[in-house]
Amino acid sequence: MRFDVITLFPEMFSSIKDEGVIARGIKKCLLSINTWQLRDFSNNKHRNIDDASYGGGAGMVMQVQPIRDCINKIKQTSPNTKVIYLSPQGEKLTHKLAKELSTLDSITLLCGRYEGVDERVIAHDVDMEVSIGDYVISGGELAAMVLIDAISRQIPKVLGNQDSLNDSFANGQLDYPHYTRPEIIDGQQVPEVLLSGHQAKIDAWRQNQAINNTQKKRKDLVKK
Ligand code: 4HQ
Repeated sequence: MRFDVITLFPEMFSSIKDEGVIARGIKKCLLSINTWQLRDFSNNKHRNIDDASYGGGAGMVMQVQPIRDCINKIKQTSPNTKVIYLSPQGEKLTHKLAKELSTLDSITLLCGRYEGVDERVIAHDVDMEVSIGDYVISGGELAAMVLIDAISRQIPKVLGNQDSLNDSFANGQLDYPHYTRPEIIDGQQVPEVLLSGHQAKIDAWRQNQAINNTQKKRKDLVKK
């Protein structure tokens, strides 16, 4: 998967590029993340990419020209890239959506700041809007990183020996509880069955816990 990210803050992406699952995916050549500084596509000496909002009001709007030029530049080397704008107006990110997007070869993520982008970008240049949830954050960068992470862990071989098949939501339910050494701490015992060595019993217990967890914590996930 190739990710291209259009942003005013490319340095923010070093956090996911340099450490963890995504860094390993990059090292294994399963992923690449190219960041594009939108100011490099400004057509004025001040490197401005925004202007006041038609109709008035506080807050600036990101202009069409730099964004369009940047997308066209990316399409020179990735003509079929899917252009996604991160926005509260988008389709809500779920496990299902992340999995669908993980089958693509190339995704371009447009990160908005201020009041967002000129609507004509959304109409003409963007293929899809995605939201990471019903709340407002200060820029699209954190949302883009959430999306990159959720997609990347669904790409075969990005996760090493651990896999994403048992992740919460992968089976439409929450995860089961996890325990590690010591067996007892401050009087709190690890459930007996996990020490039994009886794998079929352990699997059944975990499956049961996952169902109960989902019923108790996320009734909305339980199918009627
Ligand atoms: N924003 N899911 C406004 C979000 C957001 C979200 C990103 C705030 C874009 C301009 N993005 N900017 N929620 O709140 O993706």
